[in-house]
Parts: sequence; C-alpha cells; structure tokens
Amino acid sequence: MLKDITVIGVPMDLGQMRRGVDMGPSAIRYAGVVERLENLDYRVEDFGDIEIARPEKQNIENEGNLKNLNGVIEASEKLSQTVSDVITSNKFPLVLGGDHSIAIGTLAGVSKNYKNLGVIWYDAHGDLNTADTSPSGNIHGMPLAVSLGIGHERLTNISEYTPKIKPENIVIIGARSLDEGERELIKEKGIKVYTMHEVDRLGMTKVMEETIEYLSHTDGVHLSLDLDGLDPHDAPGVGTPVLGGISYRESHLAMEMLAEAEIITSAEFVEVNPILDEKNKTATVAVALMGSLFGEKLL
Ligand code: HAR
Ligand code: MN
Ligand code: MN
Ligand code: MN
Repeated sequence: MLKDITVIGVPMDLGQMRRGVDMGPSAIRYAGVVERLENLDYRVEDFGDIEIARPEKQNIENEGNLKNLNGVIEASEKLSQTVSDVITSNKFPLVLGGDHSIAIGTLAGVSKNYKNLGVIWYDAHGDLNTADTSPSGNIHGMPLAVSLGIGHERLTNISEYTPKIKPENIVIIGARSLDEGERELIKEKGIKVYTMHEVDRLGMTKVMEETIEYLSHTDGVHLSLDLDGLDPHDAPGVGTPVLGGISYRESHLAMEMLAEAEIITSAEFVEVNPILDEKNKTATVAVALMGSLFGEKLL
C-alpha cells in the first residue's frame, strides 16, 4: 500500500433525511484515525472537509423524486476533483462520510485514474436505486447505480464521463435490504452479491477469498464501506440500521484479508451518525477497521 494517506472529510447529509451524519467525519477524527494510521508508519495528511451546502441554505431543492439534487451534485464535483488530485500526487485517498451519496463523487474521482477499477460495496443495502425505483427519493440509496451510469444524467455525468465502473467489477457484501428495482438490476447486470445468507453459509474467510479472486483482473480496488453493513449491535450509529448484519469480528477479518492481499487503492467509510450512536462506538469501530485495512497486527 502507498505510504502516504490523505484523509478527506465529507460532512454530507443531503443524501438522506436524518440530521447528524454530517458530523461523521468529526466523530471519526475524534476516534483517532490519524494517530491510528501514523502508528502504522504511514504519513497521514488531513485535507480537512469538503464544503457542503447546509440543508437550511438555498440551492437545496428536490427534482422529482431526487431530494437535494443540486447540493449533492455540487459536493460530488468538488469531492471528485479532490480525490483525483490526491491519487495524482501518489497518495491514498481515505474518504470519511457523510452519507453514502458521497460515493458518487469519490468514484468519479477514483475511476478517472484506472482503466478497470474494482469496487467492494460493503453494505446492508444495494444502493442501486434510481429516481424511478427509489422508495424514498434519498440519493444515498442510489450511488452504485449512478456509478454504473444508471440514473439522472446530472448525477451519472459528474466529472463529465460515464460510466465510472463496470457491473462485472463490483462485489456487494452484506446485503440484506434490497428494493424490487435493485433486485432486477442485480439480475440484469449479473452483479456479484454476497448477501447475509452467503456470509453465514460460506463464512467471511471464503467470501473474501472469492472476492479477492473475482477482482484479480482489475487494476485498482475501491472499498466503499457503509457502517450499516455491520450489525446494528456493533455499529448502532447509522441512519438506516438493518438487523442481522456482519459482525465486528467478521468485518475485522475481512479488512485483514484485504490488507494481506494488498489490493485496496482507495477507501471510504460512510454513514457514521454520532447523534444516533452510543458513545462514539460506530466511529471507533470504523477506525479499528481502518487499522486492520492498513495492516495493523497484534504480533
Ligand atoms: N433502499 C432504501 C432507499 O433507497 C434505503 C437506502 C438506505 N441507504 C443507505 N445506504 N443507508 O446504503 O431509500
Ligand atoms: Mn450504502
Ligand atoms: Mn446502507
Ligand atoms: Mn483479527
């Protein structure tokens, strides 16, 4: 892995309707992300936060079934540029959310720098909705579809190219809440999904071995880790918890296996909402998982 990491905060809450997830980057910093990675001998630079329009301010409006469309677009363009600049300067972008709509900007910035980018989508949800299929109109339920080039043109065309990723380069892990349109898209595009059923049946070791093998033809792998992929018992501070998730221990193992395989070239940790949390537990879990992802070992 690159020895230089740039942490980028994205205090985004426009992709969903619960306040507090904009404080995610602060909570994760407070949980000690920079120190944790410095202790592993990385040079860590904190870029600070991408500026996000406040829901109270102007420029926030819905377009059909897309809530806060302009605000999300504006932030995505800024984030895309920042992430791409970090990669160009040979540093590892570590993006802290913020709700999962930020993945639109992250992937726009990352993918520009790879010919054949792989994506691991660690999440209770598929995030494969469009305005037509979304039950909520919340853009945080859409970023994977958008990155595939499916959805509103102003979203799919962030950074002026589309699509950002190919369906055969995606692995979803931890899914247990999918909407009808998402199921159809998964089948239509043949997207690789390890639902909780497969995680239970195969065990995390096998899931990760297969995932690493499945993505072995790619030239970079982005990890998009939604904390709601974990069980709410281990990660309670999320806006859309779903019972029956991946445990802390399994997640820890997954990160260690990714570290050993040395395939991850960019990462984001999203949906940490300190208002809904228990004593910053979810941010603390996020930082522990980052430690494992970047090679922390007990002995
Ligand atoms: N599928 C639902 C929707 O689109 C809920 C999405 C919740 N999304 C996230 N990101 N927390 O995974 O509205
Ligand atoms: Mn998500
Ligand atoms: Mn989710
Ligand atoms: Mn371990």
